Amino acid sequence: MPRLDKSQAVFDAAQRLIPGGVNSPVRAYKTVGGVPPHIASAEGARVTDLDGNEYIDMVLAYGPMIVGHGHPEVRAALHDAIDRGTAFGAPTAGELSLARKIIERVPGCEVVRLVNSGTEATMSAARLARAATGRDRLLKFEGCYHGHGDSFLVQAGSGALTLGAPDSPGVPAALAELTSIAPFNDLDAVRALFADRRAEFAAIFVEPVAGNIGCIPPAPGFLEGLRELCDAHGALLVFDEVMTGFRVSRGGYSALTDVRADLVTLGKVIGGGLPIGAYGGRADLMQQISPAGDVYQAGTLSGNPIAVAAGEATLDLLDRRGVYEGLEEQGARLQAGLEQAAREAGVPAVVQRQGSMLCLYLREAPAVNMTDVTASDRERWTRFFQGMLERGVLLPPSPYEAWFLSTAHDAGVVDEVVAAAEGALAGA
Ligand code: KE4
Repeated sequence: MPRLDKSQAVFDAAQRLIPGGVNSPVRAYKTVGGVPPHIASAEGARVTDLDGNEYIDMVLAYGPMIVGHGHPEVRAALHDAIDRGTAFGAPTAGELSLARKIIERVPGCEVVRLVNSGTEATMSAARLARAATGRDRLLKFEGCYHGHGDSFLVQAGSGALTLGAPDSPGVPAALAELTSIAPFNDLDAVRALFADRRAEFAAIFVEPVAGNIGCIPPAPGFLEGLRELCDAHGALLVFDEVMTGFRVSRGGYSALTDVRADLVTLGKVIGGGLPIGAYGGRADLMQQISPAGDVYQAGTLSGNPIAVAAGEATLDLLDRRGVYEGLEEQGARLQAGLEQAAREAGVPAVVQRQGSMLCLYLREAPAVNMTDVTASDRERWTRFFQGMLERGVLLPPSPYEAWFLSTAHDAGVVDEVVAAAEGALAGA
């Protein structure tokens, strides 16, 4: 295992000053054990920790770093913006420019509001859906994660699931009761919930690709069925594309399906590594948001010019010819390599992928919902994780998190990841 003395020292000291020594739970390595490498610097597809260990980074800040760490054009945009000031509490031209770029790319997004995180985006979209419909009930799917807003910490995925708290203490029972749950990809379960409470639902929130229980694409007809149910019963359909937005295609999953959501939430990539979120959709809905309408939502640093500069530079880079084709090519290369490595190691594994986000499940059959994912062999997965770490590949420290590729993950980098997996799977 890499020497982590300096990471250990900082982690130990941080325990007393920061809950669990981290500012987001999944980073604490609680379920995989050991000391989380504390990152000192990053470049392209690689990060370096405080002790000088270098890793190929498959976390990419859980999605934002799609053009790799420290891209020169993102850096230049940041330096230019910083030299002109960092926050004004006043509107800027850059916010209009980024809004235009988002609206131009995401089908069905006519108006958009920038916020500071994906959590703020989904919280605001929920408030808007409740206001617009006059209803209180939300429907989400087991294992989908929509940030840590109270209404969404019910059977949540990502870190909440990883740490065994999919239903967090502190969420008022009366509020949690207003969130109905169904298994992902289970239209019958959704129909049954609507049959019982048809007039109560304000919205269905869905990750079009469930990226917080690994990487589970929608079953054929699933999203179409949700659209039909929402239309039949007066509920709104919200695509949570915080992770898939601008990741799985230039227009997110919304551009890969004919299903149009009423609202879409975004984040990660549009900030290029800086804090950001956004929600948008039908103009008749979004124009109900203050000050155009009465639904209040605000933020001191919303539309921050530094985050906007990094986001615009990132979206511009993603517009270069062949970028998404390259991400798809390397994603397919990695998937094929991992599947071959598992076969050669005699380890039951299935790799599920959507573009440049993917997940390796240590199970025989494809995973279609959270039950499938939580049935996987977690101890074996932990040994695999540690094996990859030893071989210089940094995976997300949870079997429920998606892996990500960037434009800096070329064929040589992908082949290094596959070579590491050959050894890590054999030893898992
Ligand atoms: P943030 O508040 O973390 O910016 O976004 C919340 C969120 C909303 N919707 C989806 C689909 C998301 O994936 C997320 C956040 N993703 C996790 C990773 N699975 C963030 C990582 C973390 O919690 O540290």
